[in-house]
Amino acid sequence: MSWPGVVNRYRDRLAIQGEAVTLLEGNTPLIPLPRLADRFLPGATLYAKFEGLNPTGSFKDRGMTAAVTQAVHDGATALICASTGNTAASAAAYAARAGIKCVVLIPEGKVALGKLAGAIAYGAQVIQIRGSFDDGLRLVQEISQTMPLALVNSVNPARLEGQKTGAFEVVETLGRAPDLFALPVGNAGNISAYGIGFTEAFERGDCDARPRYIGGQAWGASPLVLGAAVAHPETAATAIRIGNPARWHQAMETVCESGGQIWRVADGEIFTTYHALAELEGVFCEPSSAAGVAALIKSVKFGKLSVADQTIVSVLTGHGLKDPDSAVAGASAPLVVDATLTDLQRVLS
Ligand code: AN7
Repeated sequence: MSWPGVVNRYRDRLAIQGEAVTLLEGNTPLIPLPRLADRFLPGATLYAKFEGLNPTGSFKDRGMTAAVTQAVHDGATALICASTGNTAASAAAYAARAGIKCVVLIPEGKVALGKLAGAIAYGAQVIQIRGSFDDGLRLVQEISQTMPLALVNSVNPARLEGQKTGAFEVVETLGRAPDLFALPVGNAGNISAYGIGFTEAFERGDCDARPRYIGGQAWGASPLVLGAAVAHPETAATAIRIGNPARWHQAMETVCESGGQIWRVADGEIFTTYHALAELEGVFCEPSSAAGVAALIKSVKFGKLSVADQTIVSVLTGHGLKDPDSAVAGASAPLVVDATLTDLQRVLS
């Protein structure tokens, strides 16, 4: 039987009603990362849950299929969200799939090209705001109270219902829960959703333990580490350029109960890890996605975490092609030669 998408696959475990609005998202691979582990996390068995392979190129599709399914069931004819880019692209795609409208608010000039391209291609009304994601989230929460626009940010509980299926898949693939589970943290919806998912899998008896959560926040956008909202978040990892996460308390509860920790990682550490994933393993994620692995590497380096004999899963939340500018930034332009054998031999020797 072919894969039916996460709402149909896990219907009996999701509080979602309605005929699925789906692009057959989910069922993403758990890719072993032995070279990266050897180099940076010795003794660990490391896997990437590569969520960049979802239909619109990020993990958001899991939550969006659920939120849009429920919204359409409830009679919605238009969606709205604020976004650093991936939520916008995903909402736009699922709105197109459902045949309804979509409005997305994005911070002006701070959204990676591939995400903007998606939102435009899927036909959303894209509005840039002179402000941050946090300003946008406040605005869409307010306007959705007064206009017939269904809010599909992760303040909507249906989003977490969909995203928790990632944990179900990890447990099914490994046959157990990982010891450590690492991921980037922005608005903190995903870590909260995985917290729910692993707990539900544990309560069903699908795994006999739950993981410790290791989160990564960008240095200039690390409210959960600082314990205070950041008024002007800044990072080149624009997906997680968020200063006041909506799921703040739920995320901290998930991490603290598990004995895990959230780390702030500098942009340099995020980008080093991003390049290492691509060059050592052939896995090209977007910069923000590398923040979870960067947090693992940092905690080992500082002697705060022992990873020997640990099974680790890190979610790589988005595809590298979402952000082509980051991929080529700093690299010199490829060499140009005359189209002759002599010239080619000269540069290869
Ligand atoms: C690639 O798209 O918030 O902690 O508006 O795109 O659940 O917010 C994106 C977040 C990690 C953080 N990695 O997840 C948005 C948005 C990538 C992301 C996160 C995002 P949350």
